[in-house]
Amino acid sequence: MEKILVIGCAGQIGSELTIELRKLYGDSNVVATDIKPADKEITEGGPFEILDVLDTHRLFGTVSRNKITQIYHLAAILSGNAEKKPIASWHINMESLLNVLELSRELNLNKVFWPSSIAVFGPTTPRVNTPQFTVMEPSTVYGISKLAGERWLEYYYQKYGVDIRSLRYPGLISHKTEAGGGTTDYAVEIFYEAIREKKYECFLSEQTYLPMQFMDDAIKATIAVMEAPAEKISVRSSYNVAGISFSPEEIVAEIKKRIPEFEITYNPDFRQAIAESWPQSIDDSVAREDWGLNNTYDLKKMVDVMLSEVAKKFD
Ligand code: NAD
Ligand code: AKB
Repeated sequence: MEKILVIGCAGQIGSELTIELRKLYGDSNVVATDIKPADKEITEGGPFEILDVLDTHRLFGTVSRNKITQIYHLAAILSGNAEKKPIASWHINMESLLNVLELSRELNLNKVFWPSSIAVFGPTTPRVNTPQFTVMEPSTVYGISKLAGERWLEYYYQKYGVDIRSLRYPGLISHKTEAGGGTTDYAVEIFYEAIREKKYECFLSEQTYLPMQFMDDAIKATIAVMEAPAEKISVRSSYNVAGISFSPEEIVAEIKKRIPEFEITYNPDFRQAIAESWPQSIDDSVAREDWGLNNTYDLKKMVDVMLSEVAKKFD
């Protein structure tokens, strides 16, 4: 029986992934942790502990005491926030990963999941249909930490045989927990403001194309890559994963079909330069061939679900 530790369970991904993992492995077999309190659904639905992943001693204690066999390490500082505190963010993103990798090696864990990001790519990367293997010269501290992280994953796999799996998530869109300080956050915020205020000031310009994925597809892909037989995993750094590519202008057009009075203004800030250094669309054929990545949400379906689910929060 697998015993799973989720680090960063209170965040945008953790708050949904923890629930799905509990459905699959049993509530008591998924220990949820975060440096801050999480929703009741998580704290009351199974074991929960406050844990700072940088506290090596406590991390080892939590893993040993709970007889953990797999870790999903989701704690990180995302692109927008990381640019405001580059050195502190580098420290959190890298030290936390090295803590988890060392622990996994020493305690011989079965599997580890650590997410990378489209932020590993940079201005010199081909931006359309970005290949799995290509030029990678990220220009953000977040991207540099993700690229370094990917190299560490491959190193621990090659040198010590630690079975780590990873996806380069695009911007994730969800209605359960708000996004955590990234460049793609506009595509979540816009739904809240469309419902609450009927207007939104976008921090990216109207024609900024970015790859995005609906959370349900991201969770499905995460579980699929973790459950795939080891011989199906040919990429030991991180897999490209694409969903839907669109611009603010296109998402606005879809929202206006459903809320005609919705108004948008554009006021690009420092995140515009980050977005322009990232791919516009992603080639995820390797993930499809290796372990069957299969996205099911297009822009229209995602906008329908987001508007109806966000509206329920303000009923
Ligand atoms: P988030 O910011 O919403 O959640 C991160 C969680 O980590 C938070 O709950 C935070 O409290 C926790 N955390 C921070 N420091 C911690 C520490 N020292 N110890 C323990 N917990 C700590 O982020 P997210 O969007 O859920 O992202 C999760 C992972 O996925 C990150 O590695 C992120 O880089 C990656 N990712 C996310 C996206 C996206 O669009 N959400 C895209 C690409 C990659
Ligand atoms: C961010 O914008 O920082 C994240 C990501 C794509 O990694 N959503």
